[in-house]
Amino acid sequence: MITKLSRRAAISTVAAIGILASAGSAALADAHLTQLRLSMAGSETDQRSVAMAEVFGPAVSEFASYEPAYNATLFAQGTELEAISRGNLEMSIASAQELAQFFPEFSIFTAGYVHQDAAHQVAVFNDPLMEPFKQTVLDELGVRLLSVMYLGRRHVNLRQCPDELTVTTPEDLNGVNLRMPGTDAWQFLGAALGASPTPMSFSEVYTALSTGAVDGQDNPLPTVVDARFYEVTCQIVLTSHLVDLNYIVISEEVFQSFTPEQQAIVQQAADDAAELGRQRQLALEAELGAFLEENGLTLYEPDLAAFRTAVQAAYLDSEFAETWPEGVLEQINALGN
Ligand code: KDO
Repeated sequence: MITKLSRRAAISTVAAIGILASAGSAALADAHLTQLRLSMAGSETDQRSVAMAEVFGPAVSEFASYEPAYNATLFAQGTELEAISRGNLEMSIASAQELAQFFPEFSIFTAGYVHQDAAHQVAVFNDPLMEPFKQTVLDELGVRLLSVMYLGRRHVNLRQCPDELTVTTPEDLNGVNLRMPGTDAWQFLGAALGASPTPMSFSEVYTALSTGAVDGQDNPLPTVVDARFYEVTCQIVLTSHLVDLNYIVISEEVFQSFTPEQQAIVQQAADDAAELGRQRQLALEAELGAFLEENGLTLYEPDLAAFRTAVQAAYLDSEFAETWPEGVLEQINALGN
C-alpha cells in the first residue's frame, strides 16, 4: 500500500516536474515574443477581427504574440490612438475620424461620397498623396498606418418603419435622432445627412435603439448583422453616404524594435489580413440584404443624387474643407472611376 502510494506520488511528482518544465520553457519562449495587443470596438466575429486573427496573428507568431481585445474592453472607442502614443497599447484599427481629432486634414477621408468603393480606398492609401498624412501621424503621434481595412458602405438604419417615415431626401431626416460615433467629423456627417446627430459609443448603440433613446444609427450591412441592430430596427435607407475604412495601426516604437525582416513580415501580414477582411466584407455586403429582408427589414434606395449633392455641398462649405491640402481632393477623385 505504502509502496503503491509512493510510486503513485513519485509518478505524479515526475509528471508535475514535466508540466512545470514545459510551462517554464513556454514562458521562456513567450519572453522572446513581443506582445502586440490590439484594442478595437468591433466584435470577435467582425470580419476585420477574423481576418486579423486568421492571418496577422499566425504570420507574426515567430517573434510576436498577437493579442486582440474586442468590444472596447481594453480601451474605450476613440482612445486607442492616444494609448498607443503614450506607450500603453501596441495596435488598433483606427478610423480617419479619430485621426482627424489630432490632424484636421484627415477629415478629407471622412467626408461623405468621397471614397467610391473598396478598390478606391486601397488606391488612395497606396498613392503618394497619402505619404504626408502617414508621415504626420508617424512624427507626431508615433503611430504607423500599416494598411487600410474596408468596413463597408454606411447606410441609415432606422427604428421607424417606412409607413411611419419614408426617406427620399435629406429633408426627410430632419429631426431624426441619429446615433453617430463621438467625434466632430462623425457628428458633421450626421448633420450633413439632414439628421440630428447624437454622439454615442458603439457598445451602447443596441440598447439605445431598443429603448428608443435614438431613432437610428448608420453602419454597413455586415455591422448591422454582426451587432444584431436588425433585431431593434425596421428599415435601412441605402444612402451609401460613406464608403468607410479603418487603418491597421501599430506603435512606431514597437515597430522599430523589430528587425527589417520582421518589419517586412508585419507589413505583409497587415496587407494580407486587410485584403482577406475586405473580400469577406464585400461578400457579406452582397448577400446580407436578403438576410435582412427575411428578418423583416425594408431596404430601399433614396434619391441618391439629392443626398450626394447636399452632403458634398455641406463639406465644401465647411471648416473641414479649409484644412484639406491643396489639390488632394482632385487627386483622390482622379484615382476613382
Ligand atoms: C461605429 O462606431 O459606428 C463604427 O462603425 C465606427 C468605425 O470606425 C469602427 O470603429 C466600428 O464602429 C467598430 O469597429 C465596430 O464595428
